[in-house]
Amino acid sequence: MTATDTYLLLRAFCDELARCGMTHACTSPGSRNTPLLLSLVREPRIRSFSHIDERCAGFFALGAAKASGRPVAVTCTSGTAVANLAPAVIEAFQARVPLIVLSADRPPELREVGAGQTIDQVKLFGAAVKWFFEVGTHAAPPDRVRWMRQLACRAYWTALTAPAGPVHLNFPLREPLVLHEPLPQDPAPGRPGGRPWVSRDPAPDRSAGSIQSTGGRTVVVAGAGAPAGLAELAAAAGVPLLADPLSGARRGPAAIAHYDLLLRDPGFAAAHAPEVVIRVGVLPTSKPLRQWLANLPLAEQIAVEPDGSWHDPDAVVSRRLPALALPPGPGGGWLFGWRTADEDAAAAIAAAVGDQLSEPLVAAKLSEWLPPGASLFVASSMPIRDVEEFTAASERAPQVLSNRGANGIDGTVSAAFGAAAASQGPVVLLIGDVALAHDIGGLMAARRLEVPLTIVLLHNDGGGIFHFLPVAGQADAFETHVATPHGLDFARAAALYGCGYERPQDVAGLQAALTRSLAGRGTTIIEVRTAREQNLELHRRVAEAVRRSLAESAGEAGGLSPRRPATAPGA
Ligand SMILES: Cc1ncc(C[n+]2csc(CCOP(=O)(O)OP(=O)(O)O)c2C)c(N)n1
Ligand SMILES: [Mg+2]
Repeated sequence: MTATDTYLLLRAFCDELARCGMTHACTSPGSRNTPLLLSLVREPRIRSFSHIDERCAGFFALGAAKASGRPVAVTCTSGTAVANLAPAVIEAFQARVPLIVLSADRPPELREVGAGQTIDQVKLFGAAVKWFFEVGTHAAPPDRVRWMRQLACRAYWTALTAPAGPVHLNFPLREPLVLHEPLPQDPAPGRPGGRPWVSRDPAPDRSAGSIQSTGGRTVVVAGAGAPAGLAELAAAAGVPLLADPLSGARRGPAAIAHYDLLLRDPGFAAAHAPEVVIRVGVLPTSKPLRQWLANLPLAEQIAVEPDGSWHDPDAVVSRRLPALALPPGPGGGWLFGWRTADEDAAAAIAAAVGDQLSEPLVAAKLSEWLPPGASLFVASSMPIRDVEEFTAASERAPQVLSNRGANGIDGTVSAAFGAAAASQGPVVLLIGDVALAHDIGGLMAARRLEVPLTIVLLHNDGGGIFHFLPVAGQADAFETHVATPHGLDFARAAALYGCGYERPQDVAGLQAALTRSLAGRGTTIIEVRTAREQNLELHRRVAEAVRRSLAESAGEAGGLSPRRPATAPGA
């Protein structure tokens, strides 16, 4: 294995990644990965983004793959550099995002003998990758170059084939790591016409499945991974559609946007118990929804999870279907009851939230304000919950992305930058202060990579979510060890990383700052200050307002039946 062999093989490898359709890759600096890095950077069809921190590189690649739906490669040097990719690899595995990790390693004779920067990288990510392969060291005769082409295609298609996920190829590389002579002609050129060595036919269309249901009181619950057209299908069937914003299906006349607040009301939850639940894609985050689904002993629960995942923590699903078709609903009354309650909830929420800047208001307004083609990347913790709770159903809703495979608050800034790098339209990140502090180094992408991003920061100086949990009562440790206030001045972080910074004082100011940032080409942090205790109180007031509005409706109508014929029944 000479340097010429290494570079011939890796040039063919990267050529095949590009032929399969790869457009984005991430690099991190190092010595051992020099051949991998140079081969990727010199492949003109793949845009390589340089990152100092491998953890950021991994999450950036994850975000780019999430936004584009295509595998993204990430390469790094040997040692702990590879271990820093673990959080992104785990998230990719659980959220089914295609990633291709290309780690550099010492060759076998330099392992376990005290050579520097050497750790055991074999199967480092354990069961969190779809495929691990130890590439080995090779000369580059034509048959071996052909094998390398096949290997690249196999990595690409393995990452992409449902369920999508990460693959890890470990490359032992020998010195010399740099080639000073020109690279000779390819001993085994690729197939004519730019075709990959191995192409893959599209997966068969499985949309022909059907459900022979009684057509009773059916609801559809949808999360990330729901097929396009679900909203239309639910509307045509007259079936209430409880879709979180990650599903892309919170729209149309069947959408019930505020199920999280409606189902907190025990009377509403009991009166609206369905006979059939069709669960499509990933289960939404909402706890009231999850608890309701877990306690419907008389309902048949059917899961439609085309990628073969199992989202059923309460073991209530009795049937699994590869594809979706909905039975007609039981006439207008069932959907109408849900719709009326949802409209009442929306009015109660609007009145209780008011027009002062608050976390719920920002979550609700962002989807409303973003231009067509924009994407909203939402951090874990309260941002994702508020977006689920308060976002109205809309035909103009932006694409919503989030790291919900493992629900981490790590890597969020980097993932949003990656999504921005691979998106046609602008990307807005909604994030809390602790999550921003966690991945503050991700801001480096603003200056080094010139990827534009608008960051809306909800700064309540700590983890506001923990005020909603029983641990909030443990006064001896709560503030310091759970809420973790830090007092960071993010204006200084913005200055350090070359980002714009704004701190609007009211809703109009926030909208104006957002508009300015979206019109520019840079990265701006738009900080909204809130207080954790007040945020808890506001959420409680909203839930109480919805509960009261439901009680009033029930009182007026004497039960379940619709109280006003405003919206046409049967819609
Ligand atoms: C990597 C990781 N570490 C810890 C947690 C636990 N955790 C969940 S939410 C949260 C606090 C987040 O605070 P912030 O981003 O400010 O959002 P807020 O709760 O204030 O809305 C923490 C530490 C996690 N989800 N992921
Ligand atoms: Mg916070």
